[in-house]
Amino acid sequence: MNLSNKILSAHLVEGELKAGNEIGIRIDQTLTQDATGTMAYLQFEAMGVPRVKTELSVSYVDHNMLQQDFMNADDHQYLQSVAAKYGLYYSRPGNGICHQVHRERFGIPGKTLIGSDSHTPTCGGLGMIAIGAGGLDVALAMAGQPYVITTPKILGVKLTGTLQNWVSGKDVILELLRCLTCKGGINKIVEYYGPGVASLSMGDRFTITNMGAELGATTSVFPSDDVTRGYLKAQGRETSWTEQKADDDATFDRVEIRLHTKNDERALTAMKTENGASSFINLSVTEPDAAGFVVTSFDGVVIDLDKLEPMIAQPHSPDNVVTVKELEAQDLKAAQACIGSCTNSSYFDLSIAAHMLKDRSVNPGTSFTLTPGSKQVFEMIARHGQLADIIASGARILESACGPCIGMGQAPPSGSVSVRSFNRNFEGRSGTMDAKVYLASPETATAVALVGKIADPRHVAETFGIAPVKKEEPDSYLVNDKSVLPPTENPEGVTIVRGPNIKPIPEFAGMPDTLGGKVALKAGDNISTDHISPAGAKVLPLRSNIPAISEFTFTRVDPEFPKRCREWGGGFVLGGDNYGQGSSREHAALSPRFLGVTAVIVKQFNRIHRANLINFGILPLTFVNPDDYNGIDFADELELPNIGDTLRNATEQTGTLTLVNKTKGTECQVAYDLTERQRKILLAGGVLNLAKQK
Ligand code: MIC
Ligand code: SF4
Repeated sequence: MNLSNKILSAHLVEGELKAGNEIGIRIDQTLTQDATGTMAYLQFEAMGVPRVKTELSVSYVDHNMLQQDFMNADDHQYLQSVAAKYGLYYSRPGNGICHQVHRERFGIPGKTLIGSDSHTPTCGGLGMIAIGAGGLDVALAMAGQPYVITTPKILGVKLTGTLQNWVSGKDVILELLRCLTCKGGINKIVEYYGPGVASLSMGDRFTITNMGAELGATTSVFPSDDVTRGYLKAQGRETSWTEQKADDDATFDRVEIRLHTKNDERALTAMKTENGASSFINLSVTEPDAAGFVVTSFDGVVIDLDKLEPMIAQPHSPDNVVTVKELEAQDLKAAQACIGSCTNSSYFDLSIAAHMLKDRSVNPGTSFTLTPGSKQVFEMIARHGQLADIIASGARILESACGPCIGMGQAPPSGSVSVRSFNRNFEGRSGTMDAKVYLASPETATAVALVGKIADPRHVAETFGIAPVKKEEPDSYLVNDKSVLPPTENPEGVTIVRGPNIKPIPEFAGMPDTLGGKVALKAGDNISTDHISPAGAKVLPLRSNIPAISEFTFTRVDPEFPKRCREWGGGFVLGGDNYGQGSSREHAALSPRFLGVTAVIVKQFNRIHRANLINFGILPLTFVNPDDYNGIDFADELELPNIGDTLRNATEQTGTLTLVNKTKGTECQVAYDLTERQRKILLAGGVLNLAKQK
């Protein structure tokens, strides 16, 4: 057995562990952050459960900390009082980014964790099954319900060799994104194994599992070995350690990825030619179909760490990856460089930057910001001297929080280049619509800050005479949990604080017999939840206020969308491949639902977003023939006749429906893939309605 299946089967409470089957797993731990947490706790409160039923649940505040007015502050008070009352730990603002703090202080090898944030898989670096989910699913887990997922396939990634100087975990995951694309991980767990694993620091492992989210993977997992034990010991938590590993004769699944000969040309070339560090086991690629799609299948990936070079993702997608060397020749001036985010803001990452900056100056053309990922990291770099070297170089130090990663401050100048150690570079996410955001390692970001343009850290180190850093975890981390408040012993004494920004969750009707309406939006491929429900300083404070936040729905794609939905009474949304990638935010389902969207019809969905659509009563459908997408236009009047009966009477999980285009007088087939539970949820108009009916 591989490790993923070992942990899943130890937690299996419903169904049979077979790829494609629906299973329910017991959840040991949950986490939320403030931007998704308020909704999750409003939903949890509505369930009427007096105390959380998990082994551990933590509520973090890390996204919304600008406090430009009362709204963020109201949310914080609400979250703190809910945590105290219902038995959760509360990580105060300033204590750090949820994924960084959770791995430091709470993650335990072999356990399961779900979190209302798509980068929850970070803790997979410890040998956990850690999955990102919608807030409602997290609320259900806190109420003791199993977490229901489609059993993923397990993709084995074998690591051989060792990372060379100036190459790090970030480059491993960027290399995988180059080959597999942002949809390559959909419905898969990526499991790392092989002789190269032992040489990876915990920091490298966490960066890799964190950014597995960008592959679209359900989660990613590393074995828990001596390196893990050393890390937990240094955190004063050695007793939490257990060995977790695949059997010696473990097998992995043969997996498939559908790619487009034109849109995914880079990935196809990367897979077929052995010009990089990765190779594919028993690769086969079908002939292109009429629409240009091919299906690639293989038994696993091998990455030779010896051969890996510094990599970089170009605008505006984490899978638009090339080597840094390739870009160097283009003389790309960078107005900004940033180190931070849950991907790369560890003690290690900041120490590398400090080492490179010591006695040197940040280039006058570049603003360089550094964010320590947690209070632990911040306090350690302060006590051990790195902070002084960072400040002396002219770099800027930010509070321990998500900050610029989610567009909360530090928007780059118009049309400029920003090189960030983060995980997402979707258009506009930085807060500047025409900024060109690149993603790279802390080594590369610091090299850029020193020379003011995109440069290979190996070359910069040579020019400046910077000695390579040895990647060793410290013998002990500075443990100070003052900013983590335990739940109160006396819950009756706690009153929940609800400021005016906390609005109740809107009520929705059940599914009508026939769904009809106009195409309110026809979107393309790779629509992220940042497109659907943007974040940033203006919008994030409205996360607990659905009517207000709905006014921003899809405005980055089409500013008229909310107004049109009000005029047309909602309608249908059409999309292409990988629809709903990125953030787990439920608002990307709740807001369209509030505006009257009843069905989303696309070529392919992202997992978390699809689950969120169902949870809030929006019907997710896919084109049987992806080409039919081309035959439907914006504002066409569509109808799905007898949908109520079809869902009520269905006996199979999958089936097809006729979609009538009344404007064009045509019809096409669309497919549903819904378990019995999901059909009931949709008929009821959402999970909360169904729970109330029960
Ligand atoms: C993100 O990185 O986009 C976020 C903000 O952390 C989201 C959650 C959110 O939208 O609140 C995520 O990744 O799930
Ligand atoms: Fe925060 Fe960015 Fe990580 Fe999301 S990706 S949790 S916004 S640091």
